[in-house]
Amino acid sequence: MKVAVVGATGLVGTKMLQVLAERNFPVTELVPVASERSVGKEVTFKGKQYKVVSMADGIAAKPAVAIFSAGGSTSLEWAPKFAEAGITVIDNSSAWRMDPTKKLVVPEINADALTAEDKIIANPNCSTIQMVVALNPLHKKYKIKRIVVSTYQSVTGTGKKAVDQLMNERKGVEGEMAYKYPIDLNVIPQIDVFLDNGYTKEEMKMVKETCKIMRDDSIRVTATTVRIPVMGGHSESVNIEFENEFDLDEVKSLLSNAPGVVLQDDPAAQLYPMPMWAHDKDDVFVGRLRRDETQPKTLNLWVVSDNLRKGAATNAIQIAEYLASKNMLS
Ligand code: A2P
Ligand code: 11C
Repeated sequence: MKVAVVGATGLVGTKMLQVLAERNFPVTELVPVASERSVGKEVTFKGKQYKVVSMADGIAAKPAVAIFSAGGSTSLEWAPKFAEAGITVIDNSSAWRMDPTKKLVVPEINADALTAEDKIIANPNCSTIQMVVALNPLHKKYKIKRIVVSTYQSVTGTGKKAVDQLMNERKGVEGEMAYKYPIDLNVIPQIDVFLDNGYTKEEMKMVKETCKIMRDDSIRVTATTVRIPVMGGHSESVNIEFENEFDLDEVKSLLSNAPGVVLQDDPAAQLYPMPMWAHDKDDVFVGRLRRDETQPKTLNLWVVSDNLRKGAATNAIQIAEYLASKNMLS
C-alpha cells in the first residue's frame, strides 16, 4: 500500500516512520511530505532513502492513506484536498477533532465507529489518549461521573524546538526559546494558549475529547496541564469518581486485562510507571492505584505513556491498521 506521511521531517513524523517499519505496516511505497523548506531532503525508512515532496506532489502520488502531523492550519487547508482525491487522511492535529462530522478515534475504544466513508479521521491529543485508554475499561464497569486530572508533560509534545531548548539549557548554551520561560529546573503550568475561561487549550482538549471518544457527554472532566523538563512521556495524576462502587482488586484485574494497558503497581517494590520506562514503548502504564479516602466511590491513579508513540504515531498507525484490516483503504 502506498502511504504518505505528512510532516515526515518533524518529531512525530519521524516516529511515524519508525512505528510503520516496526509494526510492519504493508508499505509498498512511502511518500514523505513536508513544507516547501524540506522538499528534496531525504528521510530513511527501512534502510532506504526517500526524497521529501511537497503537499501537491503528495496528492499527485495518490497514496491510499496519508497520516498527517504537520500542525492544525496545514491540516485545515490540505486534509480536504487529500480527501477529495480519494485519499484517507488520519490527522494528528487538533483541526478536526471536535467537528461533529469527523470521528475521533482511539482504536481500543471506538474503532467500531469507523466506516469506509470516513475520509478524514482525527487522532486525539496525546494527554487525552493515555488517560482514556486507562479509564475506558473502568468506565464500562463502574461508570465515571467526574475526573480531576493534573498532567506532567514531556517537552517532546511541543516539538523539536522545545527539545533543543531543554538540551541547550542543560549545556548552558544560548538558543531559540520554544517556551517563554526556561524549562530546565523549572515547571510551567501552561500548555498551549489561554482561553477566555482561564483554562488552556490543552486543558479543554482533555475535557472535550474525553467525552467524544468515550461517547458519553455526562462525564465531567477538569484538568490542569503542566510542562516539565522530561523527554520520555507524559505522566498524569487522575482522580476518578464513579457512579457505582468498585473493588480495588477488581480494578487491578480489569486494568491488567485491558488492551494497550500495562499495570505497574507494586508499592512494596517501589514499582510504578515512569517516563524513563515508558519511553519508546507503545503501552499505557498505570500504577499508584488507591482509594480516595476523602469520598466514596473515588479512585486515584497514575498513568504514563510515551506521547510520541501511543499519544501520536502509534495510535494513528493503529487506526490505519484497523482500516486496512476492514478493507477500508483502497
Ligand atoms: P518542515 O520540517 O519542512 O518544517 P515538529 O512538530 O516536530 O516541529 O514538526 C512539524 C512537521 O510539520 C515538520 O515535518 C514540518 O515540515 C511540517 N510542516 C510544518 N508546516 C508545514 C506546512 N505549511 N506544510 C507542510 N508541512 C509542514
Ligand atoms: C503537548 N499535547 O504535549 C500537546 C501536543 O493537540 O495534538 C499535542 C497537541 C495536539 O504539548
